[in-house]
Amino acid sequence: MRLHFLTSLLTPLPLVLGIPTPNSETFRTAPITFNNPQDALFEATLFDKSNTTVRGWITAWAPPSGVGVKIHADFWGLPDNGPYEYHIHEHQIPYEGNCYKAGGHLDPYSRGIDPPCNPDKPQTCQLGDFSGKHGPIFVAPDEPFETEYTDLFISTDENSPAFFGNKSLVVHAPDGSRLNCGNFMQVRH
Ligand SMILES: [Cu+2]
Repeated sequence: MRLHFLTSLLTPLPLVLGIPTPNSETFRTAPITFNNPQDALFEATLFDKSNTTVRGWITAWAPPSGVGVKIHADFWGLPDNGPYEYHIHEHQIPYEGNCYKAGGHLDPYSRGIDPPCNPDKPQTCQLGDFSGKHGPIFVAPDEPFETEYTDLFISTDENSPAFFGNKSLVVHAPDGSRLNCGNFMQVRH
């Protein structure tokens, strides 16, 4: 018994937890979320910043099945075609709107950012990687961007590790810098 305990102490922590290391080919996959509360409605609106023309919002709610979360995204004022990535980031942004205070992506299963998300296997992507799983923002000049999809892996249940309602939204320039951001807020309970 004691020997077994010592052996487990010597095992690398990611193996003990079943979490793959970033170099591993096999990631712990995100589970599909069920029974998501359907009355809850969340919105994230990009800040009204003077140093960017990028604006937009995301609305998020659970479908009648309670499986996954419906996402409706609108973005406009994009300076060129893109592509622009956008993600759920883990921290709320302070009122002055510094998008770099948002931290990294929502990643409760510790997947890490490498290798890039394969949209054919969205369950293996970082939970917050909307553009990786569902496609980046890409627009014609002066045109807005609009999309709607179901993300099966995030949750409107605040007790779930996949809950996004107290996180933030960041839109990136093609070079990865952070163009604009906003905080998810619950607008209907
Ligand atoms: Cu991001």
